[in-house]
Amino acid sequence: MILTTGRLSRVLQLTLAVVKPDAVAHPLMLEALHQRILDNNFAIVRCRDLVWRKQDSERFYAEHSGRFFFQRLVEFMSSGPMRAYILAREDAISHWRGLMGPTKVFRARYTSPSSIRAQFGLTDTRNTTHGSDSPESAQREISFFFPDFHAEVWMEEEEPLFRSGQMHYDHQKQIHTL
Ligand code: 3AN
Repeated sequence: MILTTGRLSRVLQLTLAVVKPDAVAHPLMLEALHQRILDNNFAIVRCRDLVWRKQDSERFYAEHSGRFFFQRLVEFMSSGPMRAYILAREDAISHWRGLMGPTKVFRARYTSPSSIRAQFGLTDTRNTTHGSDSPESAQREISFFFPDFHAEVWMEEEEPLFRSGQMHYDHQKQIHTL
């Protein structure tokens, strides 16, 4: 029997993280958020800057279409550049959501003062970042922002190499590569 000692590393999980237009508008805030991602041991698998048309915003947030803040949200998310990331880590989904803090900025300031939304958020709509809330939404949202990315292929071919630390951070491209 082969015995292993120490902690076995767990499979990396992918999540979709977005820096919203309110934060991208401030280069120092964007830089601080990028650094927060690196400091929290996420691997940056993909990163792209983009601007949404109103239709993209409506499609992405269709589940909120009946809510009182829907129009405000749709206008805001298509109001300027954003940055989308595919992040990899153990428990990436819950870890990123924990770093963001609660949706409502004033609640975040009260209950999680060191969270991203507490530190940088402006209002409940202009709350700095987005993060997938389940593996199913991560899959859907990654495809929405990165249609050319194949999560199954990445998990099969690259995840084991990333997990064993064979990636490095490319300062030029601002992502991790093998
Ligand atoms: P989260 O982004 O924390 O998962 P959701 O999915 O409930 O929160 O809401 C999606 C987005 O809708 C939020 N990030 C925020 O921009 C906006 N939003 C949610 N609740 C409110 C609210 N009560 N008032 C204004 N905007 C809101």
